[in-house]
Amino acid sequence: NNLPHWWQNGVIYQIYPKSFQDTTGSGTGDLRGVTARLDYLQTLGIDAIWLTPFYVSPQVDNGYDVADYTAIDPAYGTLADFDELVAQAKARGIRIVLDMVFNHTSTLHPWFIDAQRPDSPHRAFYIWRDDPNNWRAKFGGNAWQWHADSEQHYLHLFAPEQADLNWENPAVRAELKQVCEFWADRGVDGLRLDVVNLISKDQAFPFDLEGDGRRFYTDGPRVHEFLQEMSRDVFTPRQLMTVGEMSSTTLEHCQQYAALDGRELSMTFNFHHLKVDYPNGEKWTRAKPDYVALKALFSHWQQGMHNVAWNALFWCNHDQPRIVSRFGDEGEYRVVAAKMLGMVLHGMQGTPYIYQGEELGMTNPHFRQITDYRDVESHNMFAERVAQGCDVNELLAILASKSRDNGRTPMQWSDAAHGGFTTGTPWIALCDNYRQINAEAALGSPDSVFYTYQSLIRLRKTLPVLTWGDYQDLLPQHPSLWCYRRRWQGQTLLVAANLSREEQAWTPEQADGDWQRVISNYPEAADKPGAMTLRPFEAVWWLQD
Ligand code: TEU
Repeated sequence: NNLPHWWQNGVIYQIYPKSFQDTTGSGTGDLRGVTARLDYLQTLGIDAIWLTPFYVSPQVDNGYDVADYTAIDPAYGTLADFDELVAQAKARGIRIVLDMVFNHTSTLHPWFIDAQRPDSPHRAFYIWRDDPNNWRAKFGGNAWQWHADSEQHYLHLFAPEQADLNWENPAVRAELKQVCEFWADRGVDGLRLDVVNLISKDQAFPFDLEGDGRRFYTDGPRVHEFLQEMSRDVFTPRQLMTVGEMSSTTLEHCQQYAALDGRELSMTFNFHHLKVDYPNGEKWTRAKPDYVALKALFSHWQQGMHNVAWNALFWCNHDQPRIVSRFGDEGEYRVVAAKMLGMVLHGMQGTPYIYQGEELGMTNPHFRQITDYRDVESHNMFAERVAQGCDVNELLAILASKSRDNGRTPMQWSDAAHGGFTTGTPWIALCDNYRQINAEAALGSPDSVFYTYQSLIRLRKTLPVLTWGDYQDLLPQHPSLWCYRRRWQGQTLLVAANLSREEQAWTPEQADGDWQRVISNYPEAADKPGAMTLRPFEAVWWLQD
């Protein structure tokens, strides 16, 4: 068998710098804060960090509105700080992955400022139309913004301050390749490509009689061609690991995007498993997750990508509520539930991503007022629905479970003021459980969620079945037990997990032979997978060689 690429048996840690560690008292995290916490990350054992955008930005969408791709926003530090972070990370064997927001720029990007003149060479960097269609923007409203001075509309699939780039224009692609070169020259090892399956729009820009327009730009007509060009010209020659963030994609497209031959990207994030609590596709509701659907989705993606392409595995990121609040328990079972969720995900094939604080079992903050929120998406949804007459308390309850800000509260380092995140006023409030749930407490407790994640990261390097094995769900119809088997060259891994707070009985078939227990989330657990009763949120891994 070929040696794995570093990312095939590695684990990547996502850092949202704004909420990670402030070193200046500004209330906003910064790059020096990341450097200051590298020892912690080395103890956890991760292979790389993915930093979400820290480039010059008006921060309408927390940096996903980039005004300069190759300069650091002064709020986060300087290029010298970045170089120091890279050097310090490398010294600890940690690689750096940067976030490239190439579907759109800020409307304060010099390209867009210049593009406002109809005869500017940058006009064709963006998408202008005399007559808008009915496509909807993801953050609410129509996706076309009227520009009075030049008397045309420009396309923005996200906020009006995020203008979509025109990938049909080769000059745009040439510029974006140079951005990748710039960061590769500074020692970057990989790129996370924001909503990269939205870059190619149907050039007829049809009116959508059935929907919001997404079918005319999601996995669009030239997307594979564009990614192959990027791969050929920069990702492959610069040996950059690439992970595409795919907004409502399909298995068939991801089999191409993330094909093992590396013709396009190294791997893809998809979000289907994080929509099992969106009844009829509607995010802004309060609903219990459907675990049968969840498991079916993982079977579909695990089996469909096996030996064909490569998955990214994740529960959390800066756009998602905290997983322990969502699929686990915030009360007496918080620690076991957080470990169980980690064990279920890290038992699968793909590259696991850990989002800052997940390794502590951090929870949603339960904000009560609209003024607690910072996210443009949350504010737009709230204003739109209040105007429609929706009940304010119900909207606040929905935000408390679904807002992206649930994942954006500051990292809880200690029980000091503001969790040790800042000495100033944090840009967004911390979750007030930081006095109990924090990194210092976790490091001091051998039974903490942190050490389970540490073990899971280590196991990925020692058990080839994790990297290469197939995947079979053993109980697809069970509403709360998740039991699956991985197999590779005579090695078998059995993962059993209880997603409920009730005991659940299970008798595995074909459990004969010599098994060893690899990891569990209760202090005592069965040595072998015989007839068993799984306790609330219990999870166990057994291995047979
Ligand atoms: O997110 C893209 C995306 O589709 C989401 O997960 C988005 O947050 C969701 O549709 C809202 O309900 C990426 C970034 O991760 C996100 O932070 C940015 O806001 C977005 O792209 C635009 O750049």
